[in-house]
Amino acid sequence: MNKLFFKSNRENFSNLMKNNSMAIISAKKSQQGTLPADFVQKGNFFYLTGLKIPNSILLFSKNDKKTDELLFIERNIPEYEVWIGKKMSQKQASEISGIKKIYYLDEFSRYLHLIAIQSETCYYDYETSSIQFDISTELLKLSQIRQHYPTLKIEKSSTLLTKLRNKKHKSEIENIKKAISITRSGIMTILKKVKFGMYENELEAYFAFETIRLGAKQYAFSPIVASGKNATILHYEKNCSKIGKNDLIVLDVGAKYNEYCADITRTFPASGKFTKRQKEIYNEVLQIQKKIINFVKPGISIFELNKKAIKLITEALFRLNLIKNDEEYKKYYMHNIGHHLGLEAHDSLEKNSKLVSGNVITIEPGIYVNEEKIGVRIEDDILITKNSAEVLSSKIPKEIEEIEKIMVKRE
Ligand SMILES: [Mn+2]
Repeated sequence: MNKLFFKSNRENFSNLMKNNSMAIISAKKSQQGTLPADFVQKGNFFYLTGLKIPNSILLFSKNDKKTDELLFIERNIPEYEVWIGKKMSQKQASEISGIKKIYYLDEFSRYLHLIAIQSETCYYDYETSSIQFDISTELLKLSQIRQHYPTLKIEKSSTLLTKLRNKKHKSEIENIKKAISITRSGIMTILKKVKFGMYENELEAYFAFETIRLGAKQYAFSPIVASGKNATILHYEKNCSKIGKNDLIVLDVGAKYNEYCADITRTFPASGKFTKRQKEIYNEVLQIQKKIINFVKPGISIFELNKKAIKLITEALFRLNLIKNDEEYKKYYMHNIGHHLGLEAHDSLEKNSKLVSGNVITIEPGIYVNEEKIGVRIEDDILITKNSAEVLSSKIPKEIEEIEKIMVKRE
């Protein structure tokens, strides 16, 4: 990706900042001296810098409409070079990000002070954690900033960044497409290898093999390989059960390529052939998914799409003889129809805002029948275009005939 992309992201962000404000955007923390193979940068930090280094901090200040951007990175430790290699230099960081003022982390508090005393608002990245959890490093740091600068008004930087990040640049879409194509290879490998009597983790291993082979060493999220009854647990990640002969398998997986995510779900029979009942449920979900995708266009919101999905799923549940009144749909469909996709698998939900061209979202209806040990979910990644939508994952088979045909040729 070109540094001009990151530069224009910083410009767009600082344009949204209030006057007399500052922003602190941190990179992912890493205790290890070296960069772990599964290092995944924080979305906001990557979006504004393009840097895949840990512990860095990006500091913005905006006064009298003039903005300044400073980056703080780790110092190289010559004695460690033989063990972990050289850390990124100021010059390299500047070349990738386009940021001119680059300092070391030990200089951060001095600059923080200079900027904080001139600012009224501070944009900061943090999760509001619930009371029973340990306080996060972010919140701990935030409390120190609050102590030192009690008049600073704290606001979430993600409030400004979500909107920007949801509208994808061409180069971002290219990365998402690449992540999808790698994910496709992983899914195709599984379709050609799966046999009942295998364990779910064996399928997960085929996915890992194929995605690492193709250069995607990180996942967008922990893979879900759920057979039979496990498929009715929405976020089943244990992936350790033996696959039964008549099981349907829900595969919800996504590779991450150059920090960008794919998020795909396919459902298929372990035996290679759908039973009559599995076919009935599968086809209902498939038809609903296609109908919802047809509704996707600029101007509609995810909330409205979900409302349509609930209506269609409820009708399907009547046809499948699973419910007797409308409200009962909640027993069989309990999640949302989709979410934005990008640097994070769940880039944001932004349920109520209207979709615009450049958004990338998932459409993932499902029906989960615990009492019949059948779970079906089908998920594709969709780009909102000027007037309609484009299915970016259309090359990943989802028709019953296609899936059965591929599975006949299993090794
Ligand atoms: Mn999803």
